[in-house]
This record gives sequence, C-alpha cells and structure tokens, in this order.
Amino acid sequence: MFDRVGIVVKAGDGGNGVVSFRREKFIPFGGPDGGDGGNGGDVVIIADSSVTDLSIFKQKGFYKAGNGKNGKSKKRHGKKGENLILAVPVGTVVSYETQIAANATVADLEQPGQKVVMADGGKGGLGNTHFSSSTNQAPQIAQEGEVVGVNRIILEMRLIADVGIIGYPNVGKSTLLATVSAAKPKIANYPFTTREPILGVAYMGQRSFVLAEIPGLIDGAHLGRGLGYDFLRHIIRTKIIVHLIDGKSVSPADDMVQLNSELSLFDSALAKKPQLVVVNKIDLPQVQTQLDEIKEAFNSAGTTVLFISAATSEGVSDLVAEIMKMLEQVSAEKEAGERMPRKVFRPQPRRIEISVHKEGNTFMVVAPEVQRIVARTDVTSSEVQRQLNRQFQRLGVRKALEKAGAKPGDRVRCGNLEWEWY
Ligand SMILES: Nc1nc2c(ncn2[C@@H]2O[C@H](COP(=O)(O)OP(=O)(O)OP(=O)(O)O)[C@@H](O)[C@H]2O)c(=O)[nH]1
Ligand SMILES: [Mg+2]
Repeated sequence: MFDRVGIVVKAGDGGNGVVSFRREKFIPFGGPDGGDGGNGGDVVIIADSSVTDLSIFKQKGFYKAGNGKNGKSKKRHGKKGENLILAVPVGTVVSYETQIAANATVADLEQPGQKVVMADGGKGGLGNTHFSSSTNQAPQIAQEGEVVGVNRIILEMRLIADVGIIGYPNVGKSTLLATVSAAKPKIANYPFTTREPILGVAYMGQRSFVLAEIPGLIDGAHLGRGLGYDFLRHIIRTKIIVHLIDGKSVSPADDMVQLNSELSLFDSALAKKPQLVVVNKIDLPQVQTQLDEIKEAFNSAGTTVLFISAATSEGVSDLVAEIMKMLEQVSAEKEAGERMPRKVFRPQPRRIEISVHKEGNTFMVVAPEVQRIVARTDVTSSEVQRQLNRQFQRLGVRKALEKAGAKPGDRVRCGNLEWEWY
C-alpha cells in the first residue's frame, strides 16, 4: 500500500573565503579585501500535486545540491550553491534513516507546496576582511568553506483519501468499497479480512472521489489493539468519514457511539470530522424487520442514518450522492476559511561544538568552525599565530584548551595547523 524509497542526498559544500589585499595605485599597503565563500545549496523536499508516485526515486538514489563558490578579491562574495529541490507526491512522509527506529518523521507533507529542508548547505568560509582588527590590519588568515556529509532519507507515501470507511470488523466495508469502485478487496465472513487500507475511486458523472477502507478498528485500537493504531492516523487525513454499521448487530446505535468514543480517545480532531452514519445489510430479513427500531435508536442519539445493502446495492447510489454533497460542503467551507500559511519544517540546526583531547603531548582541538580557518602563510609566523589566537579567543577554543590543562609551551593541533600554545 505504501510506496517507500530510500535516497541519499548531499547539500552543497561552502565556498572558501580568501586572503586578499587591496592593490591600488599609489597605496602600497591596501587593507584586506578577501571576499567570503558562498553557502552551499540546501536539499529541499517539496510536495507537488503533479507528482503521483515515488518511482522516479527508485531509478536514481543520489542527489546533490550545488557547492558555494569561493570568494574573490575586492570583497566579492562567492555565489550561493544552487538548492536541490526534490518534488514528491502530496502525502509523502519524510524522515532520516537514522531516526526510523525511533519512528520519528521530520515532515508530513500534506499540502501542495509544503516543503522541508532536509540538509543545510555548508557555510561559506569567511574572507580575511573578517579577521582584521585595529591592531592587525593585514590578516593572513581566512576560513575554508564547510564541507557537509550525506544524509540518508526515507520517503514514504501515505494514502490520502477523501473518504474513510470505518466500522467494526466484518460490517461490510470491503463490500461497500467494491460496490462503489473498481477496487477488489477480499471479502469474507470473518473479522480482519482486510489488513491494510485499500483505496478505490468512486465516480458520479464527471466527478469522483477517493475512498479508503480503514480496517481493523476495534475497542482499544487507540491503545494499539487490533490493527487499528497505525491506520487511525490515516483517518485524520480524510475529509469525511463514512461510519458503517452492521444492521445485524444487537445494538447498531451503541456500536456507533462506542466506536466514536474510540476515535476521540485517539484524537479529539477525529470526533469533529464530518461523519455519515450508514447502516448496512438491510437486505437481510432480520434487519428489515428492525429498521424502524434502529432508526428510532439513532434518532434518539441525535444521529440521522442512511440505510444500505452493500451486497445488493440498495441505497448505495443515494449514499454516493450524499458523500458528494458533503465533500463539496467541506471544500467550500475550507475555501471560505482563512488561508493557512504554508508550513515549512526545519530539522534541528547543527550545533557548533568544540572539544579538546590529548594525544601524546599534543592537545587536539576538534572545532569545525576553527578547523576551517587556514593560514595563507607559514603558521609558525608569530603574526599568524597571534591572529589565530584571537580567533580562538572569539570562538571559545582558548577556554576549552585551558580547561583541558594546556600550558604555555604545549603543542596544540587543530586541523592541519600545529603550533606552540602561549
Ligand atoms: N447480507 C449481506 N451481507 C453483507 C453485506 N455487506 C457485507 N456482507 C457480508 O459481511 C461479511 C463481511 O464483509 P466484508 O466486506 O469483508 O466486511 P469488512 O468490514 O470489510 O470486514 P473486515 O475487513 O474483516 O473488517 C461478508 O461475508 C460479506 O459478504 C450486505 O449488505 N448484506
Ligand atoms: Mg474488509
């Protein structure tokens, strides 16, 4: 039922910042003018109603956004890398593979145009203009662009139906679905015949709607009993509910009340969803003789009911017309209502972490922001060291080193740079 595919995506790397100085006629020592690198492009996943399935992602498994361009002299910043935009069907649930076990989805793209940024582009490196100060007019350092890793992403398409057919097991949901659509669900006289949602399309003239049989609802489904728990979520996405009741039941009206309370226990929003209550199996003589009584019981519960026989189609075309009417009403109300702003989901931003550990006599600094700082000239030059130290102060590396016990004279290493601490 659910289309599911794994892909690997990579955001763009950041472009490098550069070390450069103004060169002007008659000005022998111009100030720093190294531009910043551009940020890498993001990986964005967007719901698009013109995309109907995930098959395109089965052919190609790796997608990459554009890298940021390097900065240039004269404070020219590098261009941002191009975003990678992947269009998926409306109703796609997006998660990181690493979080699947925790059942954590990042985004549920239910509306056309909804999007989620699944991977942020690497940050562009800072040009040497950022490293100048009143005491240092000629910074020899700049920052390389951030290199980002790949992300494994799972795309999962969940059904989106206009109408959810719910009801206790064996009430005739599959039979109804088969009667109004071309779907061919298995029908049998025992509960839990249907084990996952089944879709069908019903037509009325030029118009049509999608129905889904939501199987396995029983008392306690909201606690995970039966098959219900997973599928209850799908009802939330439908516009209206057709609540099917077995006319043979001892008390059809009680069945309705009980299953509805099950729904609201799962999610109070479900209880508010427009619902058509339909009593099935009226072709059976035992049901026929009780019709008035059943109607009366529903009336006193404040509910009007439709009567059908899914098996003989009696009352079914009236039901389809009623569904159509209700759907039009729901979408008219929705349009009249405020336009909701499109939700944009964002995964947690990466945190800048700094850690220091000792290898032999050398203090190893792990700090992504700092590691990207590179010296154009010899790192042993005291001027460069002074400049680096300033940055370490700014980024909190100094504190981390002192905490780790670094003393003047100790060796310190960060990325490709190694020097003596002071
Ligand atoms: N007489 C009569 N029998 C019906 C009618 N609708 C369904 N049935 C019978 O009821 C039994 C259950 O029908 P299904 O359509 O499989 O019911 P379901 O609600 O989909 O059941 P599960 O998928 O197991 O939850 C079958 O034996 C059907 O033939 C009806 O209108 N009249
Ligand atoms: Mg069924």
